Amino acid sequence: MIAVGSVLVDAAPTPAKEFAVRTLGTADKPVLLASVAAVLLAVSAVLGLIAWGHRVVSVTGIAVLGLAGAGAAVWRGGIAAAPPSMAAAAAGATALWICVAVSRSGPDRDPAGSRRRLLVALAATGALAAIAGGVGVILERGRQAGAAARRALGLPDPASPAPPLPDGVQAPGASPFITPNDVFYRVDISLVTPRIDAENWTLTVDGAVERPLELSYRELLAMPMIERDITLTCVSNEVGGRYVGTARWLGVSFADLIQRAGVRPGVDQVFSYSLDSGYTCSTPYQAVSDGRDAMIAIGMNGEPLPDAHGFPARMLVPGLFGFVSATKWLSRLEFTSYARREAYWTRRGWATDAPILTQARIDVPKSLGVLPKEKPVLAGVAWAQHRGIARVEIRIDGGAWQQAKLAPSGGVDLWRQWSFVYDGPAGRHSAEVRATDLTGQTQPERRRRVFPAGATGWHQIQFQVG
Ligand SMILES: Nc1nc2c(c(=O)[nH]1)N[C@H]1C(S)=C(S)[C@@H](COP(=O)(O)O)O[C@H]1N2
Ligand SMILES: [Mo]
Repeated sequence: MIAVGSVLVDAAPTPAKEFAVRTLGTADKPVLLASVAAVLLAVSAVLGLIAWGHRVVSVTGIAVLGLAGAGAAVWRGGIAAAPPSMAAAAAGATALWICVAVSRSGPDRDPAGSRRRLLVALAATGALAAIAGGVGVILERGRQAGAAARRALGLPDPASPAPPLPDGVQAPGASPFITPNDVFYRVDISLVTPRIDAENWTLTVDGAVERPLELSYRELLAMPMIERDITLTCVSNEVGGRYVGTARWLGVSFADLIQRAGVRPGVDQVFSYSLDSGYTCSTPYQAVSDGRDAMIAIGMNGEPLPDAHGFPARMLVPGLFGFVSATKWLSRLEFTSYARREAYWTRRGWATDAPILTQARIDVPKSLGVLPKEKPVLAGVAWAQHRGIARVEIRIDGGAWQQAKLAPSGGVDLWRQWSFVYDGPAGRHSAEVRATDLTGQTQPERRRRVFPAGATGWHQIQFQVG
């Protein structure tokens, strides 16, 4: 079922995917899986009804379903992924065959007797399925315990610790300056969270390099570590959206890796490969070699990367949207050129080169929320990674722009918080926010959709005072 879902994700036209990510957010995956399950259930019910009279027809139907599932699985994960669908189809067909056989058998052809036997057969089938499910759960528990043991390896100390954050980076009421791992946004094409066994994992570094590398997890952990606070943003973030977060990342700097591998002249692209079902990503070589803190991260907020965020290793390049910089479940870095390789999202029409756009967001009050009459304060965040925030302005009810108070800056790769004391009459009002980066560019008013290079426009809310 997951394989079928994944093929649908791959095959879905870009606007449909964009719509799913936008309207359903992280719920897009459960919704897709539930839809596939519902269709399967409906088809199965029809097959079951047919089975009464035409066993061969319905068993053939189940076989076709199984083959379709297996086909989808093989398409995604290679021939080794086929057995679950085949086994499921075989089990389904056998169960159906037996149920019908049992209910038709017996000396009495009276309907009541045959119904009773059918119920018994159904119950037995259900019990078998429950046992199979239980075994699956136990196997999965064992696998997770193994993963926990590998995590116990812990994190190395940084050779270069994160510069201390100035006091007051947190504006009262705004989002937490450092986003906890369990609420950090998650965006990827994977329907099930990949759980990678670090013991058997390696990172290949090849392409136009003097010395190709194959690093084990332990070897990677043994390299000098940099620790940095970096704000990551998704290209699919709507104006005012939540697909942005800041974490303290620990990892190997690209500069180190580039030196160790000896990247040859002529390279203009880092093409990264993931263990996440054929996902690839293109990153400008310039951005990983111009001195910024681009890294292969293994730690997030003091923990090994959570599975959902790319364990055992992922990329991070400050200033670029995640889809061109932040490959999770990283398996290979190929130093190459744009002429030779085209990435997953590029093939689907998204921008090849995608710097993060300057944005500001109002966190307090929530849209349609209420501010107290005493000390009414608006607050929020603004980001323009690797350029830095120079100014945030607020305008109430479409009036004149006024400066918000900026919290101290933690650095240009980080978002910056702001607050603004509302000074006006009680009642219903609107507020708009806009930011200016340190290059002097103010974010444009014009609303643009997230496809293909990120949304533009000013975040606006309606609120009430008193
Ligand atoms: N393997 C893999 N890496 C991926 C993606 C993906 O689909 N697969 N999505 C990218 C996108 S679009 C973003 S915005 C970031 C999000 O990282 P997060 O889920 O840790 O917030 O991961 C990037 N890395
Ligand atoms: Mo993204």
